[in-house]
Amino acid sequence: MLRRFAPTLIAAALATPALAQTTPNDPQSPPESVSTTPGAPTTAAAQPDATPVIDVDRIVVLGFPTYDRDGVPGLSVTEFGQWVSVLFANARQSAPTAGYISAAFAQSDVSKDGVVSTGELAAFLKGG
Ligand SMILES: [Ca+2]
Repeated sequence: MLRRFAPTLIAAALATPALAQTTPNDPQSPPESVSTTPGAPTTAAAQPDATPVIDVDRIVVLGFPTYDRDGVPGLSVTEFGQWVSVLFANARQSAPTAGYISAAFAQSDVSKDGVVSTGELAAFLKGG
């Protein structure tokens, strides 16, 4: 049940402006003029290279410092919930319930140490 939310979270993360403008020097993205590529999202202007490959690891690494702010390495359930809530909001979805956040956190925290690491979050977002 939770797994089907992962693609939505990834899409929402990609739609986050702060994360969309992070690759000025991507070697796999040759300069190209803005064109009307079939199937391109309407927000393509924010992502000139619109690569089809979703780099979840990069999204996680770049976003982690924004939410991991309590001085303890890894996301607490509160921090995790804040991030998930923002992702949902960006995807124009209604706010996740406390139950969803709790379950998603439990699923993400594979090591069961009470915090979600970058690797655990990336694996969760990849549906693993
Ligand atoms: Ca953990």
